[in-house]
Amino acid sequence: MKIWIQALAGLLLVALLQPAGSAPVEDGYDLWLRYRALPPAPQAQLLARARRIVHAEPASPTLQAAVAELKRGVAGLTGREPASSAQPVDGALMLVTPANAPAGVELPWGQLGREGHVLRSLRLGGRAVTLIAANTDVGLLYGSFAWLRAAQTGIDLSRLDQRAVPQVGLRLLNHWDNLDRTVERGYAGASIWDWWKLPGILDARYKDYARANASLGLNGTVLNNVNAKADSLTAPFLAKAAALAHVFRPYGIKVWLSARFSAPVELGGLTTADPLDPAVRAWWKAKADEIYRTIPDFGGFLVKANSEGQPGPQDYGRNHADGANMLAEALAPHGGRVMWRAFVYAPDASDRAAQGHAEFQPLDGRFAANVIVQVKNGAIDFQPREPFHPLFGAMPRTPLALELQITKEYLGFSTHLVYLGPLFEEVLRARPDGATVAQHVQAIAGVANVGTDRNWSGSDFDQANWYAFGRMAWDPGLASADVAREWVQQTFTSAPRAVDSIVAMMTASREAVVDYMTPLGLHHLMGTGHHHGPAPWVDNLERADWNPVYFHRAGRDGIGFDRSPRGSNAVAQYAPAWAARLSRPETTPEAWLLWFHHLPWDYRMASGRSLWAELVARYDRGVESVGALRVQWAGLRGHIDARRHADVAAHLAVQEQEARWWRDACIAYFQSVSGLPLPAGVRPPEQPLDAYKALRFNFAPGRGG
Ligand code: BDP
Repeated sequence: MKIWIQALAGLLLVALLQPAGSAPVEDGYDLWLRYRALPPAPQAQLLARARRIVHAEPASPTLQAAVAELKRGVAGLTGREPASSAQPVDGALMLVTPANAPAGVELPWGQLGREGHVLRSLRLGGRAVTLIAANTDVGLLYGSFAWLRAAQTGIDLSRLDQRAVPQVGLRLLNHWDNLDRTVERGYAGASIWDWWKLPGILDARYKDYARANASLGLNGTVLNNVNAKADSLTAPFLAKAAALAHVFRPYGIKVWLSARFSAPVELGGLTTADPLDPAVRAWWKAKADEIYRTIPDFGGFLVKANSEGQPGPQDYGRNHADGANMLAEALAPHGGRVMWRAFVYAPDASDRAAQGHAEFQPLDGRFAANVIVQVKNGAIDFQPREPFHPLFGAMPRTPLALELQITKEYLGFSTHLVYLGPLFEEVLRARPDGATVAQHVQAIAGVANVGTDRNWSGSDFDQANWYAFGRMAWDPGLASADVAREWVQQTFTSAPRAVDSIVAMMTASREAVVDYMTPLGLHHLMGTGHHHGPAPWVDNLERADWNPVYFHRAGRDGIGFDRSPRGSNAVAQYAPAWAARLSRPETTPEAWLLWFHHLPWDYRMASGRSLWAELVARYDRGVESVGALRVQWAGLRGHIDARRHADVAAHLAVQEQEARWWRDACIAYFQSVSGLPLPAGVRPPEQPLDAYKALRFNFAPGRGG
C-alpha cells in the first residue's frame, strides 16, 4: 500500500515538474496578449529597440499601466525585461507628451486629440530611439499597445512612423449581464462580475479585462443587462460598480449602467415614472448626483424602453425623446450621456423591420445634446446577414450609435467558428447616402461575448470577434482580413503559411454561416426562445412577428417578405437612390433578395438557376464550406499547440453536424411548402421533417435570469 502511495506521489511530481523552458500550456486566458518568445531575428530587432523605457516621473496610474505592459511584453517576447531610465540612451523606447517631448522633434500634437498617438523611430543626438507620443497618458497607453502589436506582427521597428487617431469617440462593450451572474445571450460561462463579492473582493480578471479592452482602444463598458433590474441603481450596487470603475480607470475605461425606466417607482416609492412629472425628474436628478458622488467619471445610462415588455415613456403617453431628455437633463451637469436604444417593435406592426424607423425618425432633432440614439446594425435583430438599418442617414440632427452583437446569439453561439469581422466591415462601410454608416455614428457598442470561461469567450476563435470589434471600432477603415491576420499572429502563430491558412478560414466563415442558416436574405428562422437551431415551421407564437413563418412567408407561390412598394413598402425608409434600387428584385443585391421581395420558386437567379435550386445550392455550399474549414484546420496540426488545436477541431466537428442539421431541416421544410422535387443530384435530408420539428432544447444556454 505504502509503496503504491509513494509511486503515485512520484508520478505526480514528474507530471508537475515540466522541463525548464518548455512552452506554457495554452489555455486561451492570455487572449492576444500572450507575449510568447519571438524567433531569434525579430527578438534581436526588438531588443535593440527596447533597451530602456524612458518616461515621466512620477508616473500616473495610467502611465504606470503603459510602462508595466511594455515591460511585460518585451520580457515575454525576448526573455529580457527592460529597465526604466531617465536618459534617452541608445535603443530607448520613450513615452512622451508635450510636457517631456525632446526638443527639436516635430510631432503633430494638434491632430492627435485626447486618445491618438504616434509611433516613430528616429535618431536623437546620435542615438537610435523610438518615440511613443500622445497628448495624454491614455494616448500613451494606447500607443504602447500599438507598439507591442507592431512588434508581434512583423513590422520593421527601426522604420516606424505611424499615427493613429480614433474616428469614433465612444467605443463600448455592452454586457447583458444580470445581477445573479447569468448572462442573457452569454455562451462563455457566468458573468465575470462577481457582484456578490464586490466591492470588497476584486477578481484578478477585472484588471486583465481592462488590459484587453485598452489594447483595442475600447473606452467604456456598460456593466449590466439592457433588460435591467432597478437594483443596479441602489447604493450597494453603485458601490460595487464604483469598485470596478476604480480598476478600469487607469485603463481609460468608463463605467456605464443600464437604467430601468421605472426605477423611480420601484426604488423611489413614487406612483409614476412619467418623464414629465416633476417628482420623477427630481428623483432622477438626485440619483444622478448620488452616482457621480460614487463614480465621478461615470459614463452614463443605456436604456431599453418600451421594447419587449420593458417600461418606458410610452406607458405614460410620452415619446422616446421625452424619456431620453429627462435622463439627459439629470446627467448633463456631470457630463454624462444617455444611450437610448432604437430596438423597438410594436405588437400590431405590419412589418417589424419598419418599426424602429417609424417610431424614431419623426423625433429627429428633438433629443437633448447628450442623448445618443443607439441603433442595431440591421432592422430585425443581429441576424447572420441584414441590410443596414434604415435609421442610419435618416436622423441627421441626432447623434447615433451603432450597436453590433459580438456574442453570437443567432450565429451558432460560441460553438461555431464564425469570424464577425466581415459582418462588421459590411455595415461600417455601407453607404446609406454620401457617407458610410461609420461616418454617421458617434459611438459604437458591441454586445460582449465575455464570461468566466477560462478562455473568456467560450472558444478560441470567439476571442477574435472581441478583438475585431475593438479594432474596427477604433478604426472602421481597417479591412477585416487584416484585423484577422494581426489577431492570428498574436494569438496562434506567426508562421506565414499557417497565418494565411487561418485568415482564409476566418474570412470564409461568415459567408458559410449565412449559407447554411439564412441564405439569400432569409432571416429569423431559428428556434423559439433559446434561438438554437432551425425552426422555420414555427407559426403558433403569441405575437405574429415572433414566428419564423411571418418572416419567410414561404408557400406554394414562392418565398420572401415583400417590403417593396407592392408590399410593406419598408424600402421607402431608405434614401431615394436605395429605395429605388431595393424596390425591384433585379436591382436588389442578391444577398438581400428575400429580405425585400417575395418571389416565385421558379424566379431566375443570376446563376441561371431557379430560386428553389439556388436556395438548395446555397444550403449545400454552406455545409461544404464548414467541411473545408475542418480540412484546413486538420492541416495545421503541428503548427498550433496541441491543446488549442484539438479544442478547435472538436468545435468544428460539432459545427459541421449543426450546419448539416440547418440545411436538412430547412430544405425539408421549404420542400414541404413548395411541393417541389429536389433538384437532380441533391442529397435528400437525413430525417423526415417531423423529426426536426420534434427536437427540444430546454436547457440551451444564454437565456439569462
Ligand atoms: C434580442 C435578444 C434579447 C435582447 C434583445 C435586445 O434575443 O435577449 O434582450 O435582443 O437587444 O437580440 O434588447
